[in-house]
Amino acid sequence: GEKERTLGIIKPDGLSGNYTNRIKQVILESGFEISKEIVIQLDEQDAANFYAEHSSKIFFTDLIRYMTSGPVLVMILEKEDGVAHWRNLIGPTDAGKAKITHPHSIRAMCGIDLEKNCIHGSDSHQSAEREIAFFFKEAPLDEAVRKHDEL
Ligand code: YYY
Ligand code: MG
Repeated sequence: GEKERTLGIIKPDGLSGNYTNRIKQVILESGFEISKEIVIQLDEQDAANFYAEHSSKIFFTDLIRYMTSGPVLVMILEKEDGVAHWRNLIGPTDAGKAKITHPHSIRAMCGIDLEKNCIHGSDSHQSAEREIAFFFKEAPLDEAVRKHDEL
């Protein structure tokens, strides 16, 4: 079948806690291809834009502080039905609960609690494409065509 792209982010404590190799091993063993990756330090504006849907939540300020507390590793992951498979693999949002209910999930492996859950996964196909464009700033199709025509 056709592959579907999704976005994964190893959050600051996952990266600083040296979980990257173990996480990548799980990703590859689960049949995903890591097609692009970058390490970046988000500033407050970046993190607020990325999590704009949560801007009115009480946890927003803490979330932005956490996501800007160190560099993150952003990956484009590809697999058939990739969005759903990746959400399954990372486990529930609350890493503390994941340790009990989903002990083999990535959040159970490297997360701590509801806030510090060490990894991100896009929640839908549409979110995945938006989030990939956010980090990898792909030229819109018409711009790509225009550039091609100028050559
Ligand atoms: O998609 P997912 O990351 O599983 O959860 P979201 O509901 O989108 O929340 C984004 C992010 O915010 C979550 O990974 C941790 C944090 N958070 C929090 O600190 N407290 C909450 N009650 C809910 C979410
Ligand atoms: Mg979410």
